[in-house]
Amino acid sequence: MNGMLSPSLMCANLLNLQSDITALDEAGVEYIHLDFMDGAFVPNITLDTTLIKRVKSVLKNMKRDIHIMAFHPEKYFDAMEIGTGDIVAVHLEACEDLHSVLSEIRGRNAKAFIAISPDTSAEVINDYINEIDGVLVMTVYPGFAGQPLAEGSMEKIAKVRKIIDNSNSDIILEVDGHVSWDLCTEMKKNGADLFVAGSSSVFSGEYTLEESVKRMKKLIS
Ligand code: S6P
Ligand code: MG
Repeated sequence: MNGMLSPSLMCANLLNLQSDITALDEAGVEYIHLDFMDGAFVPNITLDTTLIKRVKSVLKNMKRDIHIMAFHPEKYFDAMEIGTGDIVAVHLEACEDLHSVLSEIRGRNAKAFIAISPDTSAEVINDYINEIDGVLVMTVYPGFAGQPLAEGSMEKIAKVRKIIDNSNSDIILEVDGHVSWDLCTEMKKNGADLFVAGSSSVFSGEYTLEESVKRMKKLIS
């Protein structure tokens, strides 16, 4: 299966978001990655709930891929208008009752993803395998763009792939963090399906967004 793309909006031209979103949509990208941070689970703040809600109204074919780096992620679902077709990734490390958060996401007809930080082992997903539509493997420490790949990331992707394959389900494996021109093909070989593209690829500024998408799609095909 060809890899799918999810460019990260926090790396786009923040002074002209709509033009970047439209360019990506027209270039045939599947998802737009929307990072939400609370300044507590991670030491940063990026896109807010209003912006994440408003993005919905300008999408043609792309779907939202919302990555919530916050304690009590469910507090923000109404404000973001989580609904049909959205991917919603919540951090295992941030949830007191992850089972109920995942069930709330599915209750809204959205796709429930577990996000795991670099220091969290792949095996933790076993406890949730029947309650999820995807796993988001963080390949940098959550909070900032432009970081180097976290140690052990390739092995972690391969481990998660194995767990998914053994479960005989169609759970999606998403990778987020330093998904660079150089490393995306190896990530694909290790089993990634959905690629968050940021400052180390699609938004590196070397090519137009249209060219970048074409180039990236080829590398993950
Ligand atoms: C980081 C965030 C990511 C970044 C992405 C940026 O907390 O979850 O989605 O936007 O990692 O890409 P890059 O290529 O700069 O690492
Ligand atoms: Mg992210």
